[in-house]
Amino acid sequence: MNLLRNSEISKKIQRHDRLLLIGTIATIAGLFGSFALVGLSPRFIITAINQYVVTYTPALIVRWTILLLGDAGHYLHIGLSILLGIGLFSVITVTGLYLGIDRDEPLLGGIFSSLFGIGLAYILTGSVVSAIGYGVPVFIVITFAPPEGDPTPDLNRRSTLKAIAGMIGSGGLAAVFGNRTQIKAGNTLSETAAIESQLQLARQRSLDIEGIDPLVSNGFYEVDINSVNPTVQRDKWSLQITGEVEQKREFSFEELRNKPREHRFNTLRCVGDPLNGRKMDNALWTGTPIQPLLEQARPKSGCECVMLRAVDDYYEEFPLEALRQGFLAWGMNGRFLPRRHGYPVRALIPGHWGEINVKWLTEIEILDKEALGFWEKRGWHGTGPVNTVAKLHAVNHLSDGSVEIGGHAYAGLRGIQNVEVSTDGGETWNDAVLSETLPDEDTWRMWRYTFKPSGKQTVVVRAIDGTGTLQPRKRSNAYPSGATGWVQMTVSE
Ligand SMILES: Nc1nc2c(c(=O)[nH]1)N[C@H]1C(S)=C(S)[C@@H](COP(=O)(O)O)O[C@H]1N2
Ligand SMILES: [Mo]
Repeated sequence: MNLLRNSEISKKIQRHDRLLLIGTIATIAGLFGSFALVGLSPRFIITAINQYVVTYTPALIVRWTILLLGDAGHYLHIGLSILLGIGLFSVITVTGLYLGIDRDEPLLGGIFSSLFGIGLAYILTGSVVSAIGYGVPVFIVITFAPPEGDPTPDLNRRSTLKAIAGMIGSGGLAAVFGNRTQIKAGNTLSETAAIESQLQLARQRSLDIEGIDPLVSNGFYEVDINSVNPTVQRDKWSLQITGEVEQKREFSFEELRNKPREHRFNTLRCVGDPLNGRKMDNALWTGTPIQPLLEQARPKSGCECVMLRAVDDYYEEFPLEALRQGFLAWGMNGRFLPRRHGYPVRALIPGHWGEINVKWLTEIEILDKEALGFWEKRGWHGTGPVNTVAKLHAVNHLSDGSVEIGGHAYAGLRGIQNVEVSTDGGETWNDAVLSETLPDEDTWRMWRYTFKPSGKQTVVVRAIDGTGTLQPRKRSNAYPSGATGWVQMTVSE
């Protein structure tokens, strides 16, 4: 008697286990289906969930996972998103499965699971295609795989196998078609997670000062030799490594995108930027390091210098050593490069003036002897490392009568160690509050200083770079080697 009951209970448990399993398998089949149609794009269900996970993970944890786990932190997010996705959608599929079995109407179960699944997928992704991609495999599995009302082990096994067959089928479609859409679809899953957490880090570390941009600029200055930007089709675009090399190389956009991918903060400043001008900005760039590509071409020793050329007939020459630390970017703040910033690919050369960060890049020519670049032919000396600068862009009169001043400070790869403020024309100096540094070296910092003015006061700002060198006081114009000097301003109460 006891034995009989036990075996009945265990049969029941077995039945529930099986139904859970089949429901989960159907859900995974559905997720594959979504992937098959939209690939690793923001429209993929898991990508969409990942957005929420990244946004709602407490800032502290995001910072911790990035600092301590690095990329593993991003995988943690992705893993969590996959589990959440399967869990969430399985509630629907399993419910549908039970419904179909209880009513002895498998079709009803299939319709229920797929319709509600499509609804949820659409709410999450905003994409009909992605949602339908999910719904079809779920409908097929839930309609055709449910076990009979009285589950003998044999029938159970058969329905599980059917469900697995469905999952493998849609997994195969995902493998074949999901990848094809990947390039077109925008950022990949890992990119979306990594970029969002980096951008979040920058938001956290920004000082909140009215009137000036946070650590990632809201806009980005633009300097072009032409008034109309080139339009480049990335499928027709390629990058060549030519000149004094053992092996000429050529890379298509797709080939570049499949290289190891990094997200780097990098500040740019134009050599023509006035001392307290606005041609200085920071962004998060996505791309791949140049050095491994150079290695494939094996540059021969010549002048140890290189010429970069672009679609707009722009060209700049500078030391090969600087290029080795460079980066080829196709993404900016989580999107493809805007046309005005060099779509499809631009160079980023850490620590150097903006002008050698060539946009719409097409050729890296290793030179035999020194040559002049576009701006150097016009008298500029803008191919070297940047000068140290501290800008004063915000003067905010607070309600308590004090004045908050602030801005950005930048010294390229030397970094900013300190910003000092004088409110008496340079007699005495005080430390400003600095924003925490960003993970990458070639980035600016924000500074802030608050004081109670009396009458008219002359405020002076100066930066000390990461080597401990005080920014030179001597004033010079931007032409030809970049502006120098301390920014000075009169502030009244
Ligand atoms: N192909 C090309 N690259 C270029 C330029 C250009 O005119 N054409 N301008 C340069 C200059 S002078 C600067 S300061 C930076 C500015 O980059 P941004 O427009 O993305 O801010 O790009 C550099 N790269
Ligand atoms: Mo520039």
